[in-house]
Amino acid sequence: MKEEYPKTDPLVLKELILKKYPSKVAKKRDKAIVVNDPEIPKQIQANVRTIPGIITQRGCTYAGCKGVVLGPTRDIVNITHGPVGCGFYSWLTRRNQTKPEKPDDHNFMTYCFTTDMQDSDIVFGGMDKLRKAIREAYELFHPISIAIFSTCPVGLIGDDVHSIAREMKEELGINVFAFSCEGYRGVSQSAGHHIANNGLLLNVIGRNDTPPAGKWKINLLGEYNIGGDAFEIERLFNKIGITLVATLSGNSTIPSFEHAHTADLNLVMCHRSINYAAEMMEKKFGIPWIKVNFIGAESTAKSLRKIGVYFEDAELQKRIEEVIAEEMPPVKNALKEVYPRTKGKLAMLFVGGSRAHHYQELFKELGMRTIAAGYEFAHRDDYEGRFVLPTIQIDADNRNIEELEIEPDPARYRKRKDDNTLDELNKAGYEVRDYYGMMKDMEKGTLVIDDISHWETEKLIEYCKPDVFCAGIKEKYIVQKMGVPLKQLHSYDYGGPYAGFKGAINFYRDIDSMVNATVWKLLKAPWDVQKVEAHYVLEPITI
Ligand code: CFM
Repeated sequence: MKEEYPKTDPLVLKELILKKYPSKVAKKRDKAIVVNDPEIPKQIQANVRTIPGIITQRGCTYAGCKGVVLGPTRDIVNITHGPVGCGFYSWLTRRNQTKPEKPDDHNFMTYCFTTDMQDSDIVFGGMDKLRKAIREAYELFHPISIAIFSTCPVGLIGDDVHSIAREMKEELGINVFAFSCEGYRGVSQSAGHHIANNGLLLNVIGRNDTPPAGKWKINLLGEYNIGGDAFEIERLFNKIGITLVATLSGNSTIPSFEHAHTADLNLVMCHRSINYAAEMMEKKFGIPWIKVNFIGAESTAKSLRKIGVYFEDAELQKRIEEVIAEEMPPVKNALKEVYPRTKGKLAMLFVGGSRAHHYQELFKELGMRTIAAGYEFAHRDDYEGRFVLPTIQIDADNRNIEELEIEPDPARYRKRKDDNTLDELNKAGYEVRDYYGMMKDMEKGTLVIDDISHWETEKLIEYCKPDVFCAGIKEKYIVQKMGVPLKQLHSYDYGGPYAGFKGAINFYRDIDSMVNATVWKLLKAPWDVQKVEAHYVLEPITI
């Protein structure tokens, strides 16, 4: 069936955005705003410093390390060495969920641990305060592990967090390790992911060689249990009979990381935040990785099938098909109900480093079109595909982040599958050790924007009037004041889970109610009088 949709002129819009900037800024932003062509993804500028003065969506390196990667692990005490604000604003509260197995199991995720550095600590050094904080945390909670996270002043004054970690490890007899993840260390939270991945490989993964029972053993990398997503994915694995050795790091524990190297396959969900661990685990232990996406019912089914093919096991494949056949009918029913109301609506997604891509699948299922999307801090490979990796230029900011030299671990390395089989699977579209990126999945003529600024966001909305805009809490109220509902995709507002089959149903319903609520059109912000009318000037396209 051919349907016609309105379409903006992306080039006119781009010009409109750039002409407001001083010429130097316009030149730089020009490279980060690309009109998409899925056949030949164009080069996009990514993972470079935000221009000072521009209002960015980005967070800091500390946030990527402490908040994102290590934060969702419930039985580790994560201490923020720094001013209290850094700890307070990275307090996870309700965003990441976790489920201790027994009522008295450790769960420190609801706590916020910080050294609360004061002026005198900045002047005289904060190492003694850090030592005391670690001892105090140990006495109060007796955790099996403590991690220290450096904030900006720690790097500026030179507190040696790693020596303190070694000293405390010795003194307390538990695993204590530290991260040099000062906020300024990279251009965004992306640097913090890399630092966290390195730390996990060096200090945690591989410490326990006892494998869990099970025939098909996997790790799920890059799933952080936002709004309970991991629970839905775990439900599916359990139902099929797949053993989840460890998740990095949604609903996780330190002991699960310690034997993660006993799994036979790594599934990579968020490529941006965890590809380093996937690659290092393959080099060190011989575990290959494949890209998956459990956002969207169709992509969930596809990802499960990828696991079945990888294990080359008819019993597993049969089980996967049975589960898909059981799970799909309620999804289709829910979709049938909302589709007539969501079909043809327009979405924009500007989120993090993988969700702006993953969630397009759910919108596709709803018959909605993504007319503009971008990441806050992803790299070119997340946009254009990993084949561009050899051409990415290393700059001073990248060089600042340690690249670990990984060798096969002589006692633990076991090659799970030969390279030919893996190459064949990759060629057949299984994304083995590969990620094709977001641009290939987006329509021709859509806009792809890296590290979108506040100004650019406003222009996009004025010009295209999307039916829903997906971003985070910082953008939410500004967008809504412009009369467009904003769906948070970092925390899901009060909704979710959105992963897997049940999650898809939740998403369909939430989006249906958002894009069809008339209340947004009644909003009149003070600046509304000066508003440019939305106009669709390009040829309608047929799909
Ligand atoms: Fe990966 Fe994430 Fe994301 Fe991310 Fe994030 Fe996040 Fe995100 Mo917020 S690891 S890149 S650094 S999927 S915290 S759980 S939602 S920006 S798109």
